[in-house]
Amino acid sequence: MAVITFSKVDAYAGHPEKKLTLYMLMLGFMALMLGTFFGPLQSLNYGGLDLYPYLKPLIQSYYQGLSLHGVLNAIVFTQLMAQALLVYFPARELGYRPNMTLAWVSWWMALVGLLIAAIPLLLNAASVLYTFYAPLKAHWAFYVGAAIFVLSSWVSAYIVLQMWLRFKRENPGKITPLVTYLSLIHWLMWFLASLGLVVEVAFFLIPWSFGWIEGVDPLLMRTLFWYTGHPIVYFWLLPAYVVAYTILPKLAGGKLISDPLARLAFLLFLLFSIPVGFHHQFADPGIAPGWKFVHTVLTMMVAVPSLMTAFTLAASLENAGRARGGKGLLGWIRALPWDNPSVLALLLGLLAFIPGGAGGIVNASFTLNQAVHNTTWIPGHFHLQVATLVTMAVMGTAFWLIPHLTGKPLLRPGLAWASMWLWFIGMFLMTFALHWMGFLWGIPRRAHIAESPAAMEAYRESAAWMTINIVSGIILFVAAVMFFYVIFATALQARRDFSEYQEIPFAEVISKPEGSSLALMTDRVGFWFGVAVVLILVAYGPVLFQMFTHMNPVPGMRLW
Ligand code: HEM
Ligand SMILES: [Cu+2]
Repeated sequence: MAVITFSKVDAYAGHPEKKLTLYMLMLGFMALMLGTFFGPLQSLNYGGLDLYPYLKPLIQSYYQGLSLHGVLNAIVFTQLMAQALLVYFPARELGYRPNMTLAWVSWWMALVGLLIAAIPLLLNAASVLYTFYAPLKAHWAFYVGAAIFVLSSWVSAYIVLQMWLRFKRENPGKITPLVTYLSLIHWLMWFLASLGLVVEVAFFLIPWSFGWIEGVDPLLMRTLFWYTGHPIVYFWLLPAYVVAYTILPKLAGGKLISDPLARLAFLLFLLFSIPVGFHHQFADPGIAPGWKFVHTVLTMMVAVPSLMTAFTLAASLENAGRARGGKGLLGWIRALPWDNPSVLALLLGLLAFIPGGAGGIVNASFTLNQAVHNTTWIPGHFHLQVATLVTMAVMGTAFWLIPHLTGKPLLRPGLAWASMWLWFIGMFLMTFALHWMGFLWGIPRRAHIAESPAAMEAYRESAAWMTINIVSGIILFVAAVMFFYVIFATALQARRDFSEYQEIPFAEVISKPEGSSLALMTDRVGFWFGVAVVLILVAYGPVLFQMFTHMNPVPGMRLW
């Protein structure tokens, strides 16, 4: 018979890595859906509206919900996205099949780790927030599950390293292709960065939660945590940057302006994203101000690659806008394909990154941090970064990637488009209110204020901002429902049509790497990895040595 039908088997024939990518992506979106469910409730809380009594007995407290929100969104969703995108893209760029045995190992580790950690979270036995600072003590299954989940990312890192080494072996003297280079740097950075968390969990929190050791030292735990805790945000951000550098220019109708500059930006992230964690510990005792100052300066260094990115991307987008006929100083902006939901998501996300970055520089400015530390300013800041740019970049990518992986066309593109506008508007309003509530009234983050009449009385003057929180919570709820409807309806439909969606829309570049001494220099990956290690040893070595040799373990407590 001459009828062409595509069965599930055909869909992945020749590309088993497509299936793996789809699994990672969809598991990530499921985590995001459950985690995001609590977001609007938290916004209502910061507007004085308390809906938590209605969640009982399923959810016991605001803090249980907040733990789920932070862990599922900021740890689970983000890592699965990196594992989906930054293994698949380099594989397709190189035309290699990733080591599928290891790829499935990474999937099962992620799934099993997630399920193990989910049980205590859902049973209110790990309501310690996603930072799990000691001496707050969670159920052992939370730490064990989290460890298995995070170690799954090492397997992904190794798969990409393997593909890169194969490329180098088969192409001596050739420069690493761009997407592969950016992905490799991302994974190498993450491997170095995750060591703090791995040491904290494997050598302290797990033995402690099993009762093999009596106590742990809170300062050392926080220091190890933030050794990973800062670069983890670059672990979230770089997949979005890979999409913005290597795919967005094409979707927008233009080319990437400079390949070597993209490489340089990523190299700077490898060097400077780790030795900066004390900017999360400006308010901690037991760390000398001199060291805090060193980390302040290094933190300013890590802003440089994002500023570079702003210029390279803006120039690439201008190139696209002019190619599409945009004239004059700003006409190129109007000429961009704003009607394409994938492009829209990234453009809006990048726009939010401007105030987001500015706030970050405030946070990092040592003494200025005192004005905003542990207030709602901080969630205001990072929702612009991770909940707007990073999340929207992945959402926008999913609009073409799910069709590409499955052959199932995007359902309701209009709804997808509208959901991105609403998500952006909601986040913009919410972060605006949270910034000012924190800065002007010192309203604390991580607080169930709606439940406390005393708090509501104390913060009465911020009523206008609180109203904005309520409005933003409702808008974001609607945006989330629309978005998840589009994603799951697209993935679950029976229709397949492979006539489109064959290629990944990798952008062409104007300034190429061949013949660029900058690109050649950045390609000495082993050398730069060594430099990154040295910088870490200098910035962390003496302080960690002191802390390890003067530990003050304290017993754990469960206050919920
Ligand atoms: C509908 C969308 C969302 C809304 C309305 C929302 C709202 C909020 C609010 C109001 C807070 C502060 C809670 C507090 O300090 O007590 C918060 C915290 C947080 N949110 Fe979201 N959020 C949303 C989506 C996201 C996404 C997509 C991510 C990450 C990918 C994210 C990551 C976080 C993290 C890491 C925290 C900090 C948790 C903690 O302090 O332990 N949120 N969110
Ligand atoms: Cu940081």
